[in-house]
Amino acid sequence: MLEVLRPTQEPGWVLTHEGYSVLTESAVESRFALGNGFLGMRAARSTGRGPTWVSWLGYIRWASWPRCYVAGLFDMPNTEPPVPALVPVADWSRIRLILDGEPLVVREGEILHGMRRLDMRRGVLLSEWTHRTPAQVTAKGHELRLLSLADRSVGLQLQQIVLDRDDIDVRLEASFGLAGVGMEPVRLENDLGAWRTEGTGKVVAMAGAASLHLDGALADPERPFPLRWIWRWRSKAGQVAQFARLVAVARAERSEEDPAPRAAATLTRSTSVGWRAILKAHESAWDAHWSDSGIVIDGDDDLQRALRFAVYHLTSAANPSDDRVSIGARALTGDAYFGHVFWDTEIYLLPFYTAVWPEAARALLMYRFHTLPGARSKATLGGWRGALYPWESADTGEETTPDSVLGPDGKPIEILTGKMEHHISADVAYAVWQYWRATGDDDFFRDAGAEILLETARFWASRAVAEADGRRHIRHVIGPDEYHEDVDDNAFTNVMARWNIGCALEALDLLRKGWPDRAEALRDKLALDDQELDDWRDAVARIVTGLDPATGLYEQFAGFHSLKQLNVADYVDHALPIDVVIGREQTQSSQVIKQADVVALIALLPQEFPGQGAEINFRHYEPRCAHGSSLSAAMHARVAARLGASDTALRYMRETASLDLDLDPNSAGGVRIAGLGGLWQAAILGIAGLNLAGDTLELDPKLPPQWDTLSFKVWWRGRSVGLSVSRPMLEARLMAGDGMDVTVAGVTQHLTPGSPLRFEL
Ligand code: IFM
Repeated sequence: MLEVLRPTQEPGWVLTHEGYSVLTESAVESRFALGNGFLGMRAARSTGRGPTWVSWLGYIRWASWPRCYVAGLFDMPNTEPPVPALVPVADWSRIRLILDGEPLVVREGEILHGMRRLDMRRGVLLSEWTHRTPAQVTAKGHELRLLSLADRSVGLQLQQIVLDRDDIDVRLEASFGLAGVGMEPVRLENDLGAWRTEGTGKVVAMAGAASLHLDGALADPERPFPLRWIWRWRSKAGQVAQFARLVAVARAERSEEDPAPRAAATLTRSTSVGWRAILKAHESAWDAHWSDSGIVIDGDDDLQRALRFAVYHLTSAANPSDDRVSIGARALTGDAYFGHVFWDTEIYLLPFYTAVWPEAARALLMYRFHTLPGARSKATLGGWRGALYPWESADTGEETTPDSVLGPDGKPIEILTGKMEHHISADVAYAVWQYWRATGDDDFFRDAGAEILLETARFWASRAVAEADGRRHIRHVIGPDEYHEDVDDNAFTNVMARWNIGCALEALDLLRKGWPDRAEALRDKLALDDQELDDWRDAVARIVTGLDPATGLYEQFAGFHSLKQLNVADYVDHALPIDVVIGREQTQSSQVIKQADVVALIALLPQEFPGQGAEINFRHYEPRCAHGSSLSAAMHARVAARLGASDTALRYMRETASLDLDLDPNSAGGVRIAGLGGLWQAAILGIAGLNLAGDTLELDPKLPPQWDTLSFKVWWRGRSVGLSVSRPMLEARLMAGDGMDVTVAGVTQHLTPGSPLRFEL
């Protein structure tokens, strides 16, 4: 077993954390979390955990937050105000080691060595520890944990334990941590448990098998309770105890369905092939993913590591086989934002999946297709037409943003994003269009994507109201800059809305040409008549954009330019976010921006910034941004990279990388997956200048002088293309599929199998 407990030796693939501190433990658990899009598991220590909470700085704080999640398992817990939240399932990794009657716990005795490693290459969490007990017994452990990428319902834990003494009375208990599971048990058997969420009636079943070998001989466990195994033996110094546990998980959407037989069958299958085969299949699945999504940077080890970390979590977050779930703001790595799905998915994550894992992108977009009814209801409720996607979404597609949160003084603070942050509808449409352009997945476009485009366009046409000035206005919104609430004509929202309507008109034309029957059927289904289409054209022509043609500058929203100027740079060294330092009122009356807003628009719709427009707007808005959201720096990096400002781009990339790699306390609630998706975008859409929505595969690299090469692969309309950017050339190689055109910095050449192309830069 020991050989599989050793990390990948090749440099740059393993993240290491030595020691244990109550201040950073929870952030480490997020950072090293495991996931496969169906299951998630925080990297809490499994053995000798002891109490998981501490009293710290006058508050009761959780030091460790051992949590396992199942995607889509939402319930209505006892929160105020009540909103659906992802509920944790039993932590199946718990081990207790009791030596001569004394449990080994972290706070007693001495930890001589305690290291956790995230082996990103293999997708495994490795731990080693050496603990000297108060009785001077030294125990050494090596552990491996994984959530299989080859079979998403399977988890594996291996642990090897060695003591340095003879004649210790050893008791090893392996159990499923049931405390804190907010579900009612419906079935508890020796190797199987099933629990039902109290409100939504979903059921999750978990089946487990555990074994222990002592010096190679299988030992029999006692089974006093369901899902608990106990072994007792008298130690010999140096004797190797090898523990292995397999778990299989199944979810059912309705309480009438019983997922237990599925979990049990998966477990039987897994135990019959054995843990070595499970591990091998998992490692092969990771190999295949790294082959498609790996990025190699020569000349920047830090960002190389950060991009691997980003790709590791992005790969861990998605499940192409389940199109009823999407990725929450912290993926399956923590509880922050209750597992809710935001625009983060479509704008910050989808480009990665579209370019390197189109099957996952499709499933994520189908989630939005399946939740169209919720989006239609939200639009109707607001008095509009079409589909208004919820700002925060869980499993049903209903709006799940809480109406308020309790402030530090115990008073409720109203949350307006659920009522006003409407740009999400255009963001979903944007991701649909980009996916279809990049993949050529006509089935998706015809059967699902076009309907999303039309329904979101219909929403915007009803939302943009013609006024006495002859223009159409979108009032009472919140743009990406959430510091300013209830604003009129937010440039990001309005220009994206206009784009959305124009795109839907184009989609309908394409549908009529390519699939006239479907076009007719859809028009009938949606009762879309010519008069309404004329209204859409009118909206495209008359929506206010906030662009001053004389200066090329967009006004972020009506009245932004007249707000008080504030030197945001004066606040950068503050430990607290600027809106906390200066207060809500002053924030709202100042030109201080929470996150990329007009800057995000430059990234998404560069064609709306002709001439020097992108530069002018970036230079204007960048100094006004306080980066109060983890989404912000990456978007600035992407835009700076397109502008050729590589120092600025690299600075923002490093800032994004440090969010989860440097154990910022906010990581405790889970990794900031949108920031990680943004980091990938900064490298591939920013520095390499990949355009996913063009007529050909387009690139326009601007390699920073510090980097020697940037190599990666993308999928483009069924072909896999390897790309390597160096100075002064770009090389493109067809890895799979038929010949195709590639355009680099405006020059198009035809790429054929076996004949790489070289473009001078
Ligand atoms: O979607 C974001 C939002 O833009 C800023 N606050 C956090 C949300 C979830 O990541």
